[in-house]
Amino acid sequence: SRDANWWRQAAVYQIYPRAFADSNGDGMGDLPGITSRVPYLSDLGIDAVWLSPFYPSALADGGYDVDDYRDVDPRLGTLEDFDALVAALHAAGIKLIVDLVPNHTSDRHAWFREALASPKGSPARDRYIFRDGKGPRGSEPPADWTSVFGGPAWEPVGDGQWYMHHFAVQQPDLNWNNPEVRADFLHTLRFWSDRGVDGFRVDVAHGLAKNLGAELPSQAELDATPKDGDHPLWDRDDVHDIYADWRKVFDSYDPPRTAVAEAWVAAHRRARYASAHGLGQAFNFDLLEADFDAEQFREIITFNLGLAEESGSSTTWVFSNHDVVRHATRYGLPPRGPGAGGGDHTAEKQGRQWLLARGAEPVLERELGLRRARAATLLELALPGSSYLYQGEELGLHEVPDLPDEVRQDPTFFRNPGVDVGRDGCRVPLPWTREGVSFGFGDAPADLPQPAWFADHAVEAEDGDPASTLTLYRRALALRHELQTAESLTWIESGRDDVLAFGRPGGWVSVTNFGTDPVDLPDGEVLLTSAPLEGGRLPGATTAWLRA
Ligand code: TEU
Repeated sequence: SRDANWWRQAAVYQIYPRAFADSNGDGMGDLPGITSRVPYLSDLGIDAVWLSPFYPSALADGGYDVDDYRDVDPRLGTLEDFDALVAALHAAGIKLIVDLVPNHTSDRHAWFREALASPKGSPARDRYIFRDGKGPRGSEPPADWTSVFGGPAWEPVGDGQWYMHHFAVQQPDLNWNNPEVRADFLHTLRFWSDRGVDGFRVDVAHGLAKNLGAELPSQAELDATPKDGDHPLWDRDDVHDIYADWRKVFDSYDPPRTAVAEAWVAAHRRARYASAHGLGQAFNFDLLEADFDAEQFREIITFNLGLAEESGSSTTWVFSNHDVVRHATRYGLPPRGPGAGGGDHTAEKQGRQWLLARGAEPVLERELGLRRARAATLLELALPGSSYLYQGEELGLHEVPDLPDEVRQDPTFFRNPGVDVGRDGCRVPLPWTREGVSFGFGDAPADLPQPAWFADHAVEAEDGDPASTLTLYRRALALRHELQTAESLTWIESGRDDVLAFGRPGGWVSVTNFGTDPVDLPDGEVLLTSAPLEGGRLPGATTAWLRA
């Protein structure tokens, strides 16, 4: 079949549609806005776009609360606008991956409205997870579970019954033991595949399957249950039966539709999500949780290339997305000190702590952070596997830490007052021009206000500047197309703990200096560097590509 392996080493660019480009001046990005920027995407040199949810939604969770899986939010356009976007991307040789949210619907979905209007025990309620409350007239929750976003995971509906939600109150979890739920998602997969979509990003892929008897466990019992495939709520082995059914749909198209799992599971549980009998690829968030540190990078790269081999898939690399503090910012924070390395003490969590202080403490080393981010990206783009890039990182954007509370939208802020300021700081609309009411995003102010410093990062400001981050991304992506061959990597002994060097088949070499002192480069023609060389030597926080 045609081009069936396009995804294995693709550079995929994530678009958060409401924050990309606003074509009709309502302050919200939309599909025609994206279509108008296809030339930009084409110049950037990406292989595919991953489009975050654009479906009808009350935006209780940035669109991850879906009212209707087979339509477009009227504020973002129409199905015709969607078809026009697909056509424009395909004409430019760019694939399109859409976001699928199967763990939960929104509370405005027709199914949930029907469930609320139907009695206890009805087929409509069986599409979700309803239980009787405890205590007199069911006034107490059926269990003491907490949701991922904070606060209780059970919500009463007024007749003694409660429904379960892992995320926001407006996101009731679906019952995946219900055959109608299963059939409807197969319908949705075909609906978008028939419209020319090339693949799917599967939200919370380790959710969906649940095993809940009449007696619900307590939160303490849940916490004590190992996540080894038989946990009642997360990463159950039987979730892969669902994906085996989806695979049949994917493989009925030519080329087969692809999927990438968003599954926040332990590394050793990841390979099954990447199985060719299931979704086929899975996000690896290890670099996103690591420091700018040679030893951590080397371990993570070696481990994940091994996992990829085990699953027969290719691995994925991610530094930033719409859920996390941008990596230029993470790398500008001071070293984490003792306890660093994982669990609840990841670099990403440190970034969230910094956000809580509204970016006041500790003082962000902006330039160092960006310099390291550029070095990390150049390293990333030389690795075998797919790279998932988040809109704005190609402009060297930092997180926006100081949004006023009144404009914040993310439910994790509202559910966790004083504990989390949410994820809005990486969702501020992109700057396209140096001036204008929203820096060229549209003709109206953006709904999340852009800071003055966005002017220096506008596409217009960076376009044509040989030193800009945009130029670096464009050159790197173009070279990657020329150089990318087999999915293998050979470490090159650098003689230093703070320098990582590796070669790819065909003589492509990448060297990163994670330290501070300049180091000698191996022999070869220098193709690209993330910062200027100093007297022919590679300075600290810099990556160079060479042809050996
Ligand atoms: O995220 C899943 C998830 O569990 C986390 O990334 C979560 O958003 C984060 O820990 C909260 O601080 C996916 C989407 O990427 C996210 O945007 C949605 O909010 C979430 O699912 C629910 O659909």
